[in-house]
Amino acid sequence: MLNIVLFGPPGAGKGTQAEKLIEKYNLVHLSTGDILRAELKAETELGKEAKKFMEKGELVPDSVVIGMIVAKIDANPNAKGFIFDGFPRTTAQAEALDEVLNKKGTPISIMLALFVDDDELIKRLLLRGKDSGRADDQDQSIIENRIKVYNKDTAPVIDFYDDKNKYKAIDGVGSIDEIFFRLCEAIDSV
Ligand code: B4P
Repeated sequence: MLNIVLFGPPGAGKGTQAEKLIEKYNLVHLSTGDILRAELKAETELGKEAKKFMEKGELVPDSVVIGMIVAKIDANPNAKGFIFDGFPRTTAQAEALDEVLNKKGTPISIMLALFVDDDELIKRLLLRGKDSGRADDQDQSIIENRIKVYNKDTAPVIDFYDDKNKYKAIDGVGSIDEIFFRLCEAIDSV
């Protein structure tokens, strides 16, 4: 089983690359951002709770996100593997994911971290904000807060996987195909 954590700051290209990787490796794509946006749209209780955090560029509480992802893993018992996109975003989330996957005997194979400088991230997200309808992409101060939250709460997750020799840094600047090639090279060497 191939279980990949696709990691990086907002706008690093996680969602974009995950779409290509699931096709090539026949994996199930679990994006916490996508799942939360679907809950928001359906106006569920979970969605209403998450909205308060997402619209400010803050992280949704671990208890909400962890329960959500565990339910999605359990809902796909025949998966050949998963791409975790935007999850884990805190060390507590990484620990919870490890526990669940270890119980199933299918641990994370590799954590691929995309690196992109802040100016490029802001440029990409503002561009997406023009036609995506995502409120969190339309306001530069919200984008900057997301990057700040990434550096403070999410970047430490790298150490969690580095300690397990599962961390691989990937240059996230270049064409979408160039970056895809770099990711595939790293996966194929696992
Ligand atoms: P996400 O949906 O994960 O938001 P994101 O990080 O901005 O998306 P992504 O990283 O996939 O975008 P991509 O780079 O592909 O989360 C949104 C919010 O949900 C969070 O702020 C948080 O509140 C909440 N949340 C989600 N998960 C959570 C968790 N685990 N815990 C707590 N809260 C959580 O794309 C960006 C743009 O760049 C696109 O327009 C794309 O076309 C462009 N792009 C991609 N690759 C490019 C390239 N090579 N060159 C130029 N442009 C490129």
